[in-house]
Amino acid sequence: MVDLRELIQKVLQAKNKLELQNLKTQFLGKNSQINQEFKKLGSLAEDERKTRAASLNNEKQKITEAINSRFKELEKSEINQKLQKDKVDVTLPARERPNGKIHPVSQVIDEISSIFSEIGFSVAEGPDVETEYNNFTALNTPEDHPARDMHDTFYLDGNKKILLRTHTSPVQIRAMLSGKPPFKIIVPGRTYRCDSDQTHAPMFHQLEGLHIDKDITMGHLKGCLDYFVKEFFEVKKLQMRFRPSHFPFTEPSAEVDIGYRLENGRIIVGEGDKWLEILGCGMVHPNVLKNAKVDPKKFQGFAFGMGIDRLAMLKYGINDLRSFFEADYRWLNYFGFDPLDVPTNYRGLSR
Ligand code: 2NL
Repeated sequence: MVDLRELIQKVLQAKNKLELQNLKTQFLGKNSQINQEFKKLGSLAEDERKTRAASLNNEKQKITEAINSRFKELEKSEINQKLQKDKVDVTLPARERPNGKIHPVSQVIDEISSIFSEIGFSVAEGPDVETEYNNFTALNTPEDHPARDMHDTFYLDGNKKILLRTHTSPVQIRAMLSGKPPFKIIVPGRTYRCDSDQTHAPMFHQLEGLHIDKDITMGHLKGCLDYFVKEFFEVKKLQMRFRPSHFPFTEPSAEVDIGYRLENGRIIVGEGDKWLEILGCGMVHPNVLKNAKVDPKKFQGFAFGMGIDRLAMLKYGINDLRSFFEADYRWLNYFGFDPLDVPTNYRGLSR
């Protein structure tokens, strides 16, 4: 005989779904007591079999009901436990803002990267220690060019073969040598020259751009730089002029000035009748393309370069270059940027 009360008691005390599942197998499964009882029905006389079957079915239904009701209870308490665990205390104070600041040079690099990535440039980087070939020879700089002089370049060996890069151009040479045209990259980074005074530091930052494809013209260069300076200085109107110049690695070459005026010693860009030089550029010299294993009969393009430190000083009204590299926390706290305010073209570059 099945002790129904005891079975139901056990079911109602099951502590979790697994335990309940085991009880279900034990009480209703193939080897359960009630199943054994059902098997015995065949040997009973007909009227006795009917009443016995009815009472067994009744017991089976009671057990099933108990299991189902316990299952629902367990399910509900599981959900409640989960809710309890996931509870958020909305009265807790907000997390503190970080203390660190982003250096204006890093900020300007991020701003310029955002501006150029908007028109399809990607960012490339390379080592500070370079070969004489990548830094000078590949860039069509003659053996007797003054830039190669010991007084201008930090050489790291006696044969003048290894040096600290004097511009970021060797990164573009590396990019061209290790890939196939078209190329559309900007290259920000540290550069070095034996030079130190009020306006020059031996380590400074440059950003160069390179766009090589079929049929790239000086018109593309002008359009690209016009877009860039307006975005960077966050103005709608801005006068820009191209002055003929000379670099060994471009032909023709130009320097770019933008219009400005002074107001209480501060530079206002986009108005006024003064000119300020901000970058150099030109069409990449065929010799440079050849040296970088790009066929100048099939491909051509433009390049440009600018000094990041000076641009940062201009945009954010900082007047001493040396303060950039003194690592004075009070200075950084004043001129630095919030690490959570990442510059984007949509939201505005700076505030
Ligand atoms: C400046 C002027 C410039 C370049 C940099 C360049 C790089 C390659 C080929 C050709 Cl791989 N040109 N770079 C071109 C013109 C000017 O920099 O005033 N920089 C601070």
